[in-house]
Amino acid sequence: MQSSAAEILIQQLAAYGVDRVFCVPGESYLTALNAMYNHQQIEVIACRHEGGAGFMALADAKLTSRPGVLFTSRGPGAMNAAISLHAAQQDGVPILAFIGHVTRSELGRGAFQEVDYGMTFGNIAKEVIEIHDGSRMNDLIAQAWQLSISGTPGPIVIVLPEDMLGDTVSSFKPAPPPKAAHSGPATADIEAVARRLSEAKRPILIAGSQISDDQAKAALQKVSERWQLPVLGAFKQQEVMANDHLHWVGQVGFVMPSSMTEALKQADLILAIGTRLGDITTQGFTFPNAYVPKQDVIHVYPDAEKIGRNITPWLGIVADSGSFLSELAHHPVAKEGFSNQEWIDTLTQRYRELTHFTPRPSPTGVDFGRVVIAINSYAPPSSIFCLDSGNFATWVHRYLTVREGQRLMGSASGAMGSGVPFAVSSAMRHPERTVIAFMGDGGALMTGNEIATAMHYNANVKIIIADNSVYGTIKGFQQKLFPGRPVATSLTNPDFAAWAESFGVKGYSISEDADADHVIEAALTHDGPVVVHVKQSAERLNAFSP
Ligand SMILES: Cc1ncc(C[n+]2csc(CCOP(=O)(O)OP(=O)(O)O)c2C)c(N)n1
Repeated sequence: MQSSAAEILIQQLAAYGVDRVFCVPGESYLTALNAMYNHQQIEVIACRHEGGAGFMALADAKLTSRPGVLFTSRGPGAMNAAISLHAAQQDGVPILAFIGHVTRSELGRGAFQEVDYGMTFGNIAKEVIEIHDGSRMNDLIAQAWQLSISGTPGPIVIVLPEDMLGDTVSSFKPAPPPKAAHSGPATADIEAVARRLSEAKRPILIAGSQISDDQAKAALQKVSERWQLPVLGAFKQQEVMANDHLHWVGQVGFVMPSSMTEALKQADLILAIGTRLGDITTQGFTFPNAYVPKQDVIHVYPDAEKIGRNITPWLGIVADSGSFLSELAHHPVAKEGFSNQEWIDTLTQRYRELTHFTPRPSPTGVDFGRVVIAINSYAPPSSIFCLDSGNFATWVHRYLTVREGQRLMGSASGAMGSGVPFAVSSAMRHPERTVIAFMGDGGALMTGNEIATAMHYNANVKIIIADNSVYGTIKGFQQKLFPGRPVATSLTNPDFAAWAESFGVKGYSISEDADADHVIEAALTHDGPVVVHVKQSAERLNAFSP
C-alpha cells in the first residue's frame, strides 16, 4: 500500500497517542492539514497567533507528560512561534514543532518566506530535522520523538518542504512511541548520598522542573520526610511539593528577601535534583556559589552535560529525578534519628513569616495580595494555576498556597504572554478542573486574544489581570537603577472587563480592596469563562517592596 508522506506523518502521530495539535494554518503545509482531516481522533486547534499555539503545546506537554505538538507555517509563522520554543528549551519541556517550508526546488533561492531553520533555531531547539525525502518520514518522526523526551527534554523542530509532504511512500505498520532513554543511579551513588545525608547537619534539597510527574513528586515528599530535608523549589517550580507541607520552604524567585537567602546560606549540604542550577535558582550563582561552592553539592540530573556547567559538584549523578528519588526514598536511613529539626524549623519559620499576609491599603488601587488570598480561599482542590511573567507573579509566589493535587505552571524563560494560552490549553485538557491564570496588563495584551480560541473551543478559563498601567517589572528596575527617569513603561489600557465581554466572556472588576473576596468568589463559581480586571496599585511594584 502507498500513502503520501503527510498521511504517514499524521498516522504516526496518532499511533503515538497524540490527540491534539495546536496550529495557525498555513499554505506551506496544506497537505498535512488535509491528512488531519482523515484522522478525527486528532483534534486540530486553530489559534490566533503561533506564540499562543506554542505556549498551548507547552502546557499540554506538561499536563500529559508527552511531547506537545505544534504546526506552523513557514517564515512568519515560525518566527511568531519562536518565543514558545525558547520557553520549552528553558523549561526542559518536550515539543515537536512542525514547520511548513518552501518546495525542495526552491531551497536556498531566497524564496517567498524562506528561512534557514537550522541557523534560526540551532541554538534553541535540541535538534532541527529537515525532511527531504518523504520515505524517511517514519524514521525521522520516531527520532524526533525520542530526542525530545530524552536527557533534558526540549523542543525539536521538524521542517517539512511543501512538495515532500506529497511524496508517495510505502505505508507502515504503526508502532508505539519510542520511550525516553532511561538513566538511573548506581547503587554506589545512592550509598554515597545516604552516607553524606546522614552526616549533614543543615542539608537542603533544591527541587527542579524535571520532578514533573505525580510519581516523582510523591517520591520527593517521601525523601524529604524520611531524610528530614527541607525542600526549596527551583525558579518557577512552586508546584513540585505541597506548599503547606511542613518541609516546604518556598520557591526561589527573582526577588528573594535577605532574611531567607541568609538563612539558606547556612546549609552545609545541597542536594539539587532535576534542576540545571541556573542563575535565578542560584540567586546569581551565589547559592550554591559558582564554581566551587562553599557547601558540598550533590547534583542529580538526567543529562551529564548540565552537571558541573555552573557549579562543581561534590558528586554528580546522571539519573532521572523520579528513579533517583524513589531509590533514595526506599534506602534504609543510615542512622537513627536526625538532628535536623532545628534547622528545618529555622527555615520554615522564615518561610511562614514571609508568606504571612498583612493587608496594606493604598489610596491608589488594589493590593494584589488581597486577590491572591481570596483565590486561596475559593480555588477548588484540583485547580490548575497558570502564570504569565511580570511582577504581579511575586504576589502569587509569596501568598498562593499550591496544595497537593493542584498545579502551577509558569515559564522559567520569563516569557510574557504565556498566561492566557497556558490556561486555554489546560482548560481543554482538563475541563473538569478549575483553571485560573494570573497576568499583568502587559502580558494580557500580548496573547490575550487567545480568549477567542477559548470561546471557540469552550475552554472554561478564569483570567485574573493585575492592571497597574505600567510595565511594572521594568519600571521597578528603572526606579532602582535610574531613579526619576522612567522611559517606555507607562501604559494606556482598555477596560478589561468590557474587553472580555466583547469576546462573550463574563467580565468582573475589582476597584478596591473590599471587593476582592466577593468578586473572586463570584468569578470562580461563575459557570463559564471570566476575566477579572484588578485595578492594582502602581505604588508597590512587587510583593516585597516597602
Ligand atoms: C515577551 C517579553 N517581552 C519583554 C519582556 C521584558 N519584561 C519583563 S517583565 C515586563 C513587564 C511586565 O509588565 P506587566 O505584564 O504589566 O506586569 P507587571 O510587571 O506590571 O506586574 C517586561 C516588559 C519579557 N519578559 N517577555
